Amino acid sequence: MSTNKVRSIPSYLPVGGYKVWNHPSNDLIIPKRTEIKRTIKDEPLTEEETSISNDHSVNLSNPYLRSLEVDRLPHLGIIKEGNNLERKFGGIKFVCTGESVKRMERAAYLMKKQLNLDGPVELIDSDRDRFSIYKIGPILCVNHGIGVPSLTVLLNEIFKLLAYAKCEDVVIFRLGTCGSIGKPIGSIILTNKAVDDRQRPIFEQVVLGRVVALDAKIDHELVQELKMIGDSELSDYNISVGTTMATNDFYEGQGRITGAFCEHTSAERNRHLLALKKSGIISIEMEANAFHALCSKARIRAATIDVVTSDRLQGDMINDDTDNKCAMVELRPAVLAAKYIQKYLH
Ligand code: R2B
Ligand code: URA
Repeated sequence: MSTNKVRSIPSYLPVGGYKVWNHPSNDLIIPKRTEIKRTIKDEPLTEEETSISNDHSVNLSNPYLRSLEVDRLPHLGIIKEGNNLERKFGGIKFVCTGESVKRMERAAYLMKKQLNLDGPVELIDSDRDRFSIYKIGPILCVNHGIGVPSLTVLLNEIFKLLAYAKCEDVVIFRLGTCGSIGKPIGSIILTNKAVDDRQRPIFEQVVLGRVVALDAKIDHELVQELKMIGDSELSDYNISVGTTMATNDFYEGQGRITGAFCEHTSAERNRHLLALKKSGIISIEMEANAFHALCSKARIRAATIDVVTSDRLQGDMINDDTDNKCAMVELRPAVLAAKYIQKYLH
């Protein structure tokens, strides 16, 4: 395959709706422009190609899906055949996601109680045990596991599910946990800027050997609305709005000195955390940048609502409190999301 020489052009090149990182080593792997065209569309998709979405629905920008009569969502253990998903999931308006199955199950029961919803919490029957979906009224609660790779697999399949079910005006919440820089355990963090571990407000991934970047766009209106609801109805939750940093690791990647490996000193850890604080970061977790980048690409309103399970200025552990404070506050993000949902349920 012949290659382009691309050294003189800027670092990020716009290609097919993405920005592509023009790393010198990409000289070896970036195919010629005509060849790129055959795999990634340079032009916005035509109306016909995007007929699966409108202004209110999920934006699936993949023309190859249009012709599929049967599609498998393998990690959800769900198959789309004809309009079966529309019948089952057509009324879904809210998706709540968070790391663990148990917390998402508890969130579903909390929604049922707090919103007075009829019918049982339904565990969507699946032969897979990757992700567990609980359905209650117009709400899905589903775990996303730990970290960006697990989250992006889940989001791809949830977006397809919502699109196939013709759901409109869906709002998705990450009801997560995080470490804070100076906020006590139990505080709520609403993300108004999501950065990666190099403090860039983007989500990068490698596609066809190229590094591509998506902006981690935030829905500021949604953040403000959640903050107002929280401050007026949950004043003991100590809600802060600020920058969340997502890392690719919980231990060394977040500067901990408690992992199996540690190549830095405790003093370096402390200096690093204070430097992060100085640049405006108030929380550290493992998904925010990808969550906001992919949800905005799918044109779904999204908010990160995290509860603090460790204040990193106090230590590295998350379960070292004697009165099990973390377990008691873990559902706070779900309580706040339910207050928001309440406003929009008819
Ligand atoms: C918060 O907690 C998890 C790590 O324990 C990770 O998924 C995150 O973002
Ligand atoms: N989740 C993280 O990723 N880090 C923390 O410190 C706590 C929860």
